[in-house]
Amino acid sequence: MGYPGAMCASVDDAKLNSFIERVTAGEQRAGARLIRLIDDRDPLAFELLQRLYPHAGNAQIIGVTGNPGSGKSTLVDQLIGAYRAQDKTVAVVAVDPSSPFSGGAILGDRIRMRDHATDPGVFIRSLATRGHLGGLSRSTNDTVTVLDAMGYERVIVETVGVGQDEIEVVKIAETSIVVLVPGMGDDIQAIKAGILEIADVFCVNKADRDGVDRTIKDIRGLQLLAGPIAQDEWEVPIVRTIAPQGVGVDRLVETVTRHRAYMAAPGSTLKEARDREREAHVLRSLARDHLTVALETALAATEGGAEALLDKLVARSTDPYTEAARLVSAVVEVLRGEEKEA
Ligand SMILES: Nc1nc2c(ncn2[C@@H]2O[C@H](COP(=O)(O)OP(=O)(O)O)[C@@H](O)[C@H]2O)c(=O)[nH]1
Ligand SMILES: [Mg+2]
Repeated sequence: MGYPGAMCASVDDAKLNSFIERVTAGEQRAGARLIRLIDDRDPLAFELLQRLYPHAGNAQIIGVTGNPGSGKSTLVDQLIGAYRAQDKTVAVVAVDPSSPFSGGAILGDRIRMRDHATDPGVFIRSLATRGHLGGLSRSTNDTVTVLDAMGYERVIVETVGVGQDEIEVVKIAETSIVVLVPGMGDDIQAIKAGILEIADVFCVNKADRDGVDRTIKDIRGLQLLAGPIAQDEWEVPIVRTIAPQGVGVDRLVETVTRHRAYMAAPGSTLKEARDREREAHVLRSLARDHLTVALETALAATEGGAEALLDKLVARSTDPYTEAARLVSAVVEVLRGEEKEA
């Protein structure tokens, strides 16, 4: 079985293993190569990830999500600096083609990013994947697995926005920082329940602007609406920052650390619960991708082609109930065929 829809590659076992050794030794060139394979949906990536998986699971994964322009990249830049000051190694995956990391837009932060670029304890990757099946979330999961297996102690995932895709992306994070900025006014109402749900820490960035208190009040209001919190429940903290100046960054880091400690406190099952949730999410999305590809293959292979089938349905010379059942049987055949091939 390869990446869904991909042909199976047959590569020397020893070669694959020695490549894996290089990745787990933290060799940046090997890691970068694997991430490229993932981004290209190369079937080899699938086989490599299968072998790499047991080596991952040690990194602290931190999600940073928020509207474009809210200052996520600037904050991530600061987080890198803060973690490096603690002697922690840091990897960043920016799921944002316009991010300064990807060499898209040229921002002032770029200068500092270059400092990190020469630091062997920092590894920054961007993901360009667009329009692939399950693209964003899937490639991000896979890339995080690589960075984790490479041995980075902190893996930061920066998303482009706050849509459904982004929420999916940060589901793999142990701690999710949601970045907001003052002056959103009634827009805060537009913050979807999904965002409230994924936030472990709120960061009100651009605290040098007017309306910070108002924004914090609005967030508190939303939290209250979401219901009272139990005595030992995590009360999602709100940290104010001015990212370009690094104001509040220490508190942000401290809060993330506190969240990790809270999750993993002795006797607490929260960390385990979140780990299980993440695995369930990854498992389902992988299986779903696979099924979707098989479904499209089966549909394309229907007698006379998919268009002819649609013609018949429109003419009501057949019905979708019968055809859907037939299609599912065809999907099973497609999957059996793949099994034999492997
Ligand atoms: N005034 C002010 N500007 C900021 C702050 N944080 C970021 N910016 C600026 O906002 C713009 C967008 O920042 P960026 O980090 O690229 O946002 P992203 O799209 O969320 O990654 C840049 O010009 C930053 O310099 C802040 O705290 N205050
Ligand atoms: Mg950005």
